[in-house]
Amino acid sequence: MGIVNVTPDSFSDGGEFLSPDRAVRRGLELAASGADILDVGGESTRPGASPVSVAEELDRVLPVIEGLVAACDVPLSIDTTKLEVARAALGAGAAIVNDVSALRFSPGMAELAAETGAGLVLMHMRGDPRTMQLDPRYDDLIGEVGSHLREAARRAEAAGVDRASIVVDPGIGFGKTARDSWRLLAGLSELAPEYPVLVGHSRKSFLDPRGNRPPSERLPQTLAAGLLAALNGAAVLRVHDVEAHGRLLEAYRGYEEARR
Ligand code: PMM
Repeated sequence: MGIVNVTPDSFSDGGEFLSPDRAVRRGLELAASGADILDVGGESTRPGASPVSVAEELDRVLPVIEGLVAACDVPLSIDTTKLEVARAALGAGAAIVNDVSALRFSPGMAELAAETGAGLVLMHMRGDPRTMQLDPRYDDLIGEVGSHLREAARRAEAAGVDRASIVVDPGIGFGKTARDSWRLLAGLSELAPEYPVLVGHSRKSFLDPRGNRPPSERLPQTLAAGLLAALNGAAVLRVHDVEAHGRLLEAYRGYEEARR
């Protein structure tokens, strides 16, 4: 899954692709590099980020979704917690809703996914982006994140979403210390074994806890975490550097085939 952030303030690439033309070009580059899904987002979820209005978010993402639908066949996901934005994006041709609140912020999201047959990504986050990094603590990290995700998935299924359309995500960096993020990578296969897992590790600060490098210079650590996620059973890697992860996964498949 290649990341197309149409935001002024994402931690990793904020402001780089705010104009629709640049964002569409970025998406097409990621598609040409081998992305199987493009994830378009118009609201930063970085720690401390302020919310964006529905109108502003729609202004950012809709032209990009329309442009990508017209120019490539790669399935699109909409990274939003807002029902109105998800509905408009699906109407414009997106196929997946990536809800980082796992149905908590907008009632009706699961029903929308059920009605439209959209895929649904359910991510674990503690609180909201303004509060999530304030002293995160868990008694049983894997157990708590896993049961939160299974509960959200059960609610989606009860609303009519096909089990095969659901993907869960531990929410790396969303209310997690660096150590928590590594432990979640190590415990991926125990989180919610009945669902495929998506991992969003790319360029995040747990990879560089002393903040020695800007996010765009964290590729080696990002690839190491991507390999660990793959080894531990991740089905989808949400990344900025699609080409590099494609090569990583090719090498990993060689290893995995020989090992089997
Ligand atoms: N991370 C970010 C945004 N959206 N969605 C999912 N499902 N999982 C994530 O880990 C995730 C996400 C923040 O990272 P970015 O600013 O690089 O997009």
